[in-house]
Amino acid sequence: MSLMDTAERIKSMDIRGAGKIAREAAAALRDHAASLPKSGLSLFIGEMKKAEQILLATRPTAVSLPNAVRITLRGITDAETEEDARLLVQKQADAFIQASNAALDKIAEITAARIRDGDTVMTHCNSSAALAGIIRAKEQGKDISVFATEVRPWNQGRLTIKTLNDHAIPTSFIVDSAVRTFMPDVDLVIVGADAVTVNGAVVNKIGTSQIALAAKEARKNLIVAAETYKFAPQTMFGSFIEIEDRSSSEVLPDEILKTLPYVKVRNPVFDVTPAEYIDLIATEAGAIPPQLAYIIMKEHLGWKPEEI
Ligand code: RI2
Repeated sequence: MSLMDTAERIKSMDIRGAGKIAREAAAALRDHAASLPKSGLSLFIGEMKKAEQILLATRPTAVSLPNAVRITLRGITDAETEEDARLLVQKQADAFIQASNAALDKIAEITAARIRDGDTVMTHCNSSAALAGIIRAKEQGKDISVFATEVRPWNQGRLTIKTLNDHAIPTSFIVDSAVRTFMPDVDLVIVGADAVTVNGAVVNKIGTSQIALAAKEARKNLIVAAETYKFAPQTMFGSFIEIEDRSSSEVLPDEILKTLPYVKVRNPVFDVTPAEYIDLIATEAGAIPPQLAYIIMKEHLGWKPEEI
């Protein structure tokens, strides 16, 4: 698949999920580097910088995307030859993809440890990190059940219930607005993340913050399952995370909307859950309270200001 194909598939959400977007972006850069004709170091770097911009323009919120791109292209401007730069991109892309898959395994172990035998878990959207922990708990022999939300307007909940069903996990599928109704029956909420900010807030699929509110009201813990490359280093320097707004037609068909001149559709696809609603974040570096997000960004990931 060409870099342009990958970019188009990320934009149209054919490729989706913060972790998958990151791995596919790294693979696209690796394959793009391999496909470029030999033309000298500076032209190679120029082409890779163009590729970087094409990928970054696809979706603005999931920080896994710019982090994967930065990690994959780290140090290419210091390479001495075009071949060294090409090999560096390939090595770093493969290492990123491998580390991303390994991270899911560690996150699953930590998350599963928080799920007790007999627990009912609520999850939202379709997070591979959150599902990894739920599936691990089942594999450990725990008798668990799940409430999974529908996730309007993209219906990612249908992917989630398919996976849960494949693992023989008893699941109740509910519309997004039924979350508060069923919260008393839930023991623990587990969601993924598209971005974690320096103040420990979590940006995730729209509706997550309402679930967090209902969970807090019912005194149920909420765990976020997130690889450390979902932590947004730019927030250390004061930047906000842009919340992606998608087309109105995802919510209401154009032919209906055009008959309603006083109506407009708002379609932000992510929201922000503040740190005080989150019990812990399960990462491959361990379980951390959200308030320690800075430590992950600064000490574990070691981002330097010039890299951001
Ligand atoms: P994993 C998804 O975004 C959801 O918001 C999900 O919670 C998050 O990415 C993390 O997914 P979208 O691409 O990386 O569906 O845990 O908009 O798979």
